[in-house]
Amino acid sequence: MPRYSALQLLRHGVRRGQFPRAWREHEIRPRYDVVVVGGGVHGLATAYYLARNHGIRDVAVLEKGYLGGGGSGRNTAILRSNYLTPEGVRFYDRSLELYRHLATDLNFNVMFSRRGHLTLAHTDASLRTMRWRAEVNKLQGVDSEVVDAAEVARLVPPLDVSTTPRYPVLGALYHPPGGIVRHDAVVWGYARAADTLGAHLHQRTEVTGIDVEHGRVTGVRTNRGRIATPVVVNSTAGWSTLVCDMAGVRTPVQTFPLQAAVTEPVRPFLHAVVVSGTLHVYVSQTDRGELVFGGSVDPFASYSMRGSLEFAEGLAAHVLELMPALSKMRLLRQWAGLCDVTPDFSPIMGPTPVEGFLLDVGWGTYGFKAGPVSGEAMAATIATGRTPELIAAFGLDRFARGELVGEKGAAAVGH
Ligand code: PYC
Repeated sequence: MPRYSALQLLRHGVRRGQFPRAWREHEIRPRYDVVVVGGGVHGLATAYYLARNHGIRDVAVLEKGYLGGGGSGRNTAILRSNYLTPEGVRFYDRSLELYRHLATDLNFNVMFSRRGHLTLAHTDASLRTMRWRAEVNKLQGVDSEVVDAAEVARLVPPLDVSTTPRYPVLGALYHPPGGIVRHDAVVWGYARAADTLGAHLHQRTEVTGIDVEHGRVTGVRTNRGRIATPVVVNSTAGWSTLVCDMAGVRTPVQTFPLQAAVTEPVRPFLHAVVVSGTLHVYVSQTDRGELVFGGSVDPFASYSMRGSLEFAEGLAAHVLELMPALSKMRLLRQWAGLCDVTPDFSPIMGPTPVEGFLLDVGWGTYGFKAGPVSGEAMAATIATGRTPELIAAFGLDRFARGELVGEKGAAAVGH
């Protein structure tokens, strides 16, 4: 693949040539060293780091739809590492670190934008949780502090911080390193880089079965034929339990839709990411000027990816409580993605009782921001046969041991 550069762009402009496709189509081989199920940011990052960090290139990524068509293309692209548990903070902070350098690493502009991230506190109880998070963050070397309402008003002028609203703003957890990124570009950048390093990316390739013999994986069956392999990684979201079922592995995961919406573009006025857990709203402004909003997960387990009027109405009411000046903004579209929620709101990563069948699932509403570090950690697990320290707390066996990693307190999203 040619490197993208200003010179390349100029050459193409002068020659009026077509840019080569960002990744290639391949015939499916009958065997791969590693098969990754799921062509979102997690699966593609795993393929990329397998090749780049460990020289493992005989890798297939199988995607039943199109690359990035699941959670990776449906999230609100917020990045942060201000979690509640030390394990969570360390893990998401490594992801943020990888995101910071991703454009250079992948030679692809992923439009990472450090904005500052504010989680508003409207009650004494949430202020207490913010203080707790700030202390855990600082102990892990992550920049977070609790600020008062006056500072919130300075950082985000359009917010109503008066005492008039139903839930006045008392303060916020301020996390300066937080920000946003262009989610499609992250998927395309990883796909292009993984393809360049030798991985095969197979779209419209649905896994219909996983073959297990004598307790170990031997292959996957797909709508395009069987593939023999000793290693299968489940990097799916929404369908993770169904893929686990194929290997006979049970996980304590429930799937909930999470809706989001985007407005028409307006001039830049919102320079931070703002979250209100109490009002079930989070919002940021893209580089194009659109406001991207999300709310709480739908209150029932489902595989639906449709938007609802009920969500749009609730969202509008809550947004106007926070920023009354937005009353004339128009929503352009809304959608939903699927969140696989675990009992402790932490992911499930690493080996399973079936040898060669690995998990990178259970991301709830935190999946996109964890893409790079998950790929890096899963690649290391496969290449070395050992679970890296950074993900040791997220093993499937923690549920049997009762050693949960309670991360619900760091959710931006109401549940
Ligand atoms: O955890 O920051 C978050 C988040 C925002 C939207 C979904 N999750």
